[in-house]
Amino acid sequence: MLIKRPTDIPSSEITDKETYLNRRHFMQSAVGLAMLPLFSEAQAGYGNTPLKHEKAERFRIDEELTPYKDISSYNNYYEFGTDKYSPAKQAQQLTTDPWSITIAGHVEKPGTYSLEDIMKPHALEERIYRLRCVERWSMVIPWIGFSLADMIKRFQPTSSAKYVKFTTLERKSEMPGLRRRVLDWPYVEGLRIDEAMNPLALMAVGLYGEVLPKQNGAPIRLVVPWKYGFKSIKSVVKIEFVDRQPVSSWEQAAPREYGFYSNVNPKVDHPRWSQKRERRIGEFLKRKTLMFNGYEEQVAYLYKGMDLRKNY
Ligand SMILES: Nc1nc2c(c(=O)[nH]1)N[C@H]1C(S)=C(S)[C@@H](COP(=O)(O)O)O[C@H]1N2
Ligand SMILES: [Mo]
Repeated sequence: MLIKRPTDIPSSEITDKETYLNRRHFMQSAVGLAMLPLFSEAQAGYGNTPLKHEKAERFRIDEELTPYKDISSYNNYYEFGTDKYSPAKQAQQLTTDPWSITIAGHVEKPGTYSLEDIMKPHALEERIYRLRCVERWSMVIPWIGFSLADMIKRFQPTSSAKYVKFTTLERKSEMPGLRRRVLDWPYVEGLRIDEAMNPLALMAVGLYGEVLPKQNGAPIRLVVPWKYGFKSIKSVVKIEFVDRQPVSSWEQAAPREYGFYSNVNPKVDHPRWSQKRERRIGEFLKRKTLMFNGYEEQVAYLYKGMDLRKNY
């Protein structure tokens, strides 16, 4: 997310990143073949905690995966600083075990559940999704998690549950970013209940075969691949079933720029920049941004008859 206007970003920051990525790309193509066995061994060894999972065939896209190193070092997680490189350092101090999630609101089985309880009924699966940030970069990430819809069904929301509101942990002692009021903490996000029940919506607990890096939202975060990245709220501690549309943190901070829906949409510009194109991290040329981030077939029905210029 951008708080600063794009012109305030020192060009050195951008150049450094691009030079770095291009160099890496060159390295891979030049020595890629020779490196192959070593490289896949390294991939198997990310972090220390592998997660048992199956590959979910219907939730995989056939695009080159963004390297683990980029996914885990170029992050947005404002609780740990507003620049892209702070979360990888600062989030390491976050205690993610024990962890619990409070289920509240219009639901038959409210309560505070340990992460183990939340996860127990669900088989973990790997899903390869695009993630498109509103700032015009994108990644392809092999997440590990379980369907949000399956989780929701278990808690039995009542007919008054029209929306689902998610809240991130707010722990000042471990989140240095909270000292600055860049957002009205805690970070809050929301989905309409039918959006939340779409099979694409994922509760992620890992990526690249391992437990989630803390900077990516450990121990559990939402992934909504057809919406701009900021809807995919990290380190969730509360899920509430509500009857009114919740106000998300970004909507609250800049309502003209960030709406409740925030579907990826190349036809609706951000007030300060076009959303027609994006840079895939690791690539040089820009790509066209796809409607609903490429998930049109799976989600267009949710927005039939809605004016997506008004409901941005
Ligand atoms: N709690 C919380 N969740 C968050 C954010 C944040 O600052 N705080 N940033 C969002 C934004 S803007 C993006 S693009 C994605 C980035 O996820 P990643 O770092 O795992 O790629 O997380 C989203 N979830
Ligand atoms: Mo973002």
